Amino acid sequence: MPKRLLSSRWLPVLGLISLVVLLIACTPEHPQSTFEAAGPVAKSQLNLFWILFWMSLAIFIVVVGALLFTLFRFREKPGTALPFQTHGNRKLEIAWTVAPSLLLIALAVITVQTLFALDSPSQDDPLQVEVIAHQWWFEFYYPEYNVTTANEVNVPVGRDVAFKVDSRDVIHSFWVPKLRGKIDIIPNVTNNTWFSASEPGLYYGQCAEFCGIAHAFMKFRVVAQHEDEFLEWVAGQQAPARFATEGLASEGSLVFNTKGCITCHTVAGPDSAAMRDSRTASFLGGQNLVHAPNLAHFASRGSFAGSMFENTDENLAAWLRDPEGVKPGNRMARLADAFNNPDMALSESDIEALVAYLQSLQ
Ligand code: HEC
Ligand SMILES: [Cu+2]
Repeated sequence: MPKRLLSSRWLPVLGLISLVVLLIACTPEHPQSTFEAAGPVAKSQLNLFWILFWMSLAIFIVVVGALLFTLFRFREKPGTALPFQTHGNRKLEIAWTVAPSLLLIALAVITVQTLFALDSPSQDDPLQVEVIAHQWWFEFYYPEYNVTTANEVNVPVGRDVAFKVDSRDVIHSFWVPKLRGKIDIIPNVTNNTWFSASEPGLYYGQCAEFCGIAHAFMKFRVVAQHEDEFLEWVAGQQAPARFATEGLASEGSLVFNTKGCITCHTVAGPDSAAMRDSRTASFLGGQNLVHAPNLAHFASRGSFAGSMFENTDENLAAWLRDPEGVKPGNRMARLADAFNNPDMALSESDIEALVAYLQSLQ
């Protein structure tokens, strides 16, 4: 007898680990699960997955079943004579060459059909959105409305949204698991993708291509709204930025302008020509190119800094106090250093005023 590989005292431990792994899959919330398809594109991708899965499972059961049956049924028993020796069986061999070929052809047909069906939007007049990926946050531009925003992309329910994706630095990937599979975002290459959301709600997206130190914190959200709410949102984004004229918010506005925030961020409006984002960006010391989120309507967004934080006063204060501490590696922290401006240091009262100001930018 060979020595047993697994001594029995490890079995309970293994069992326990498997149980824990299994139970983790049972959390009630699955914000990024491809198994909860929330739109037609994701549904047809999920459908394809299930066809592949069940077919593969059926083949697995038949093949492994036949193998196990043969192993047990024809195993050596004491006293049995050498069985009849045979070589080859033409009919069987033809059968197990032809059957898998047919299966593979069937799978190829369904796959290619799905690929073509999902290649371009099904509606004639999709909403156009340009996705501009930055280390480590997403920017969204609506050419139809001349609106630039960050971290959250608002879309109307039931309407196809055509995304043109591009990067300002390295390779990223655009992925909203409940709405569609990934598309790579490659600098100087324009890729296209599209999806639509069937129900209003928040859908969580993620950069899915390692893109540097804060990659894990490069998230975004799709905010699917009914048409009228969406148009209301558009009107809000198109409105000129509010300028605080009194109270703490107006003190904050002063801090914003004197502490260098304005070097990287615009608060000037939906897509002011001067700061046609971040897509023109500001130069620091002639070498560091900084892309920063448009803050003109910052308070209308539910999250910030790559959708890492909910947009609350406490989180915002923590961000301004120590950007590097809360989102390690981010470019606001690092380039603020490069900016080499000792006056950037914010006092607690500066922070309080900035929070009031930023939260007034509806
Ligand atoms: C060196 C350029 C730079 C300077 C100066 C700068 N920021 Fe930023 N800021 C950034 C970048 C880049 C991000 C995106 C960081 C990320 O999410 O990784 C950012 C993100 C933010 C955000 C979150 C925006 C969002 O929607 O995600 C706020 C709020 C913000 N900055 C406020 C400020 C304030 C207030 C100041 C001045 C005290 C300031 N910034 C100075 C570059 C800068
Ligand atoms: Cu990434």
